[in-house]
Amino acid sequence: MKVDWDIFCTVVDNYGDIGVTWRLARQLVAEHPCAVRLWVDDLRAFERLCPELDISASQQWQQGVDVRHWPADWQATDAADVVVAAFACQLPHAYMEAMAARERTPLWLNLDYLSAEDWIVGCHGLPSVKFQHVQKYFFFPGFQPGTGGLLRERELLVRREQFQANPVAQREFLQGLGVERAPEARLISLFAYENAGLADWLEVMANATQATHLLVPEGRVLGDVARWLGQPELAVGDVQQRGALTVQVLPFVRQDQYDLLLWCCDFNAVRGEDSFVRAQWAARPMLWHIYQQEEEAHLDKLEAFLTLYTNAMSPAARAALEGLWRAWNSGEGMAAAWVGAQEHWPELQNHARAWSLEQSLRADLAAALVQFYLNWI
Ligand code: TRH
Repeated sequence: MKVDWDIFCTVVDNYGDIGVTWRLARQLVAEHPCAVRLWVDDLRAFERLCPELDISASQQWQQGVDVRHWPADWQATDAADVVVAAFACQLPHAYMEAMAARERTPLWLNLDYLSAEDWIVGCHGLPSVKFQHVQKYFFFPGFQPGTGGLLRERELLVRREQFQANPVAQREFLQGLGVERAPEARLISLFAYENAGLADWLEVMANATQATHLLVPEGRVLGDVARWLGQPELAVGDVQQRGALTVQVLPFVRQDQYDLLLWCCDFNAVRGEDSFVRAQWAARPMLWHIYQQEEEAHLDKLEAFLTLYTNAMSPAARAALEGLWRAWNSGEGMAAAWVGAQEHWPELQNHARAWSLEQSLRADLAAALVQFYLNWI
């Protein structure tokens, strides 16, 4: 018999909240005996990841997931066996009443943001608040044993290996996006927030001996790219060349296609949470633009991840990678940091593969959630 899950998602901003919950919901129905309702308060952000979504529908089925628009005026609804409040979102009061009224008390989880900080290990799985007799638990994704792990679909790495070993499939995928890759050019994808360090980086790539083809899905960083190019604005399909650098604006692709883009590229600049994890599964060198938080709390998270990620690297490559990531996240010194990273390119490539493999040896987040439920009952 299937276990009923309700996943609640409020879209705070951007695509990470819906990106994570949509991915989790799909994986639970595809790989586990779960029936999932996904409650989302903003279907427009969701539509970017899943273009067949009907943003006017209050209920619809997408890839086996029962997608519900989470309305401001909540209608009475029975609670599920497992209730996931993503990123500490506040459940409707009437729904919490429904949880408490159930004959069999549901498992209530707060799925938290991803962090590499050490304290995550100590807090994962601990009880949080109660509503009447219903206990809520913290569930922390993470990179270390003792955390909830990372989202990773069952066949993901096999599919990645096949795709990365298949130049024809890669060429066809890129051609579908209007990208003709010159064999000598290094392919880089760029997904980032506005970044004052971008001009420096583009400049150094334009002046390099090695050719670079930079693919920029439309989004927040495009204004900085346009400014450096001296263009009033950029649109999907635009291609501009400056020296050794070709810049091409891509459409924002559907979520499953974004993986293919990352798998094609030699280097991926990513941001937030979900694209950050997907770039790790791409097993290629990468650059993370972390989501900025109040009181610079994000800088601790950046350092915590760097400590873990660079642990097995040579001191010189480690310093180069840390320098690059810190430059990107402070918006300063990208030119020198990029040149420095080039000297360690083979090690960065090998390390990206080793890291992806190491992380893949742990239970994935969806499996860990299901196991948590089984242990709890
Ligand atoms: O969009 P993000 O910056 O999201 C978030 C949110 O801001 C959130 O509030 C914050 O807390 C969190 O970051 C840390 O970055 P993220 O998490 O990488 O989500 C982007 C999603 O968009 C991800 O699922 C991949 C997807 N995507 C596509 O589907 N197609 C594309 O072309 C691109 C570039 C991304």
